[in-house]
Amino acid sequence: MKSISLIQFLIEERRAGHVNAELSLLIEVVARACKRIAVATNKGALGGVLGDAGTGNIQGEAQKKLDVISNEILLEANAWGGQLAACASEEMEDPQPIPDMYPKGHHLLLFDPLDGSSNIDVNISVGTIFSILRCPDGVTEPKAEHFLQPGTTQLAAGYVVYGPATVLVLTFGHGTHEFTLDREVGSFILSRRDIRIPEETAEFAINMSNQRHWETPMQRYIGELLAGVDGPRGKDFNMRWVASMVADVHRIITRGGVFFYPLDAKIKAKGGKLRLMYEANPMAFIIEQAGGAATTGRERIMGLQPTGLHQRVPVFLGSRKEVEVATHYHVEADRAG
Ligand code: FBP
Repeated sequence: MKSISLIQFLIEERRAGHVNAELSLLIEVVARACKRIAVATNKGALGGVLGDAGTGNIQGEAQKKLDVISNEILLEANAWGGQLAACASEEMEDPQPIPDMYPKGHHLLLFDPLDGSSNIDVNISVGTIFSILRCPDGVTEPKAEHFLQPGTTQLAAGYVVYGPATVLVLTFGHGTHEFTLDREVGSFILSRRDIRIPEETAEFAINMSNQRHWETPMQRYIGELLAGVDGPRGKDFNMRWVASMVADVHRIITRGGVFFYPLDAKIKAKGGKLRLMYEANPMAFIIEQAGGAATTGRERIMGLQPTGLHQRVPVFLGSRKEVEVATHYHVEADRAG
């Protein structure tokens, strides 16, 4: 395959009318910032970037040094570009306005600067997740309420996995595409165009240690997978759990599978573990554009009307058939009351 860089790909998509100039420039700026995060994560202990930062975030979580470093890299890179009106991050309580000395643009950017924080110090893949929305017309000082748009209004979404290779997966509503960082050239190169996730799968991802806290329909669904060929599903299922959502989702984008972070008694009061605006919505857009499905166990994630910038939701995503079965069990149980 002729090597096509991210910039070339975006120019082709602009000519096809799939993306406009301002949005494609913003995607390039985010991708460039992620290259700098890749360099920082790659350094590990030699770069003094491991361990806790000694500070906490709005979620009440201890921040890792790389959480803070990645957040700053993304803020700095996006401040002067001119495509943004404001951005919001997992690591900041409120949206960050664009400094007055820089031109403002028509987009809002949300990101989880470093997903999979619990894996940073043990050299397991982590990543950055981002979502791009339109800034409502006439709004010059965006507030949190201006970000609360359903996932269906996303203009683009993507993630970068910092693993053995650094890989960017991207959608702007015309399929899902993968780019691999060529470290020698310093460019993201198209490695898979128009990815399709298999409808069926025999591989699931869930944190089994929470099993006793799950709702009954989830106990039933996972119980049937574990029963394997002798059970009602009549086939064996394998399990994987990296505990970095980006890595678990990238496996699904690569070979299919299904991922769950369901509601359980421990996190019920919070509404879930994963955040809607900069984890669930962007991943749902990427997965749906690759032919998969993404629900809360009860409804389509991208159809939700957000109520808070750091709102949490249950997440079921991946190969369509399995997401539909697990969701059906929950809806059916609710109906039975
Ligand atoms: P952050 O690291 O950005 O807070 O993300 C949450 C996360 O680490 C996901 O990446 C992952 O899927 C999940 O939490 C792991 O949860 P658990 O620790 O329960 O296995």
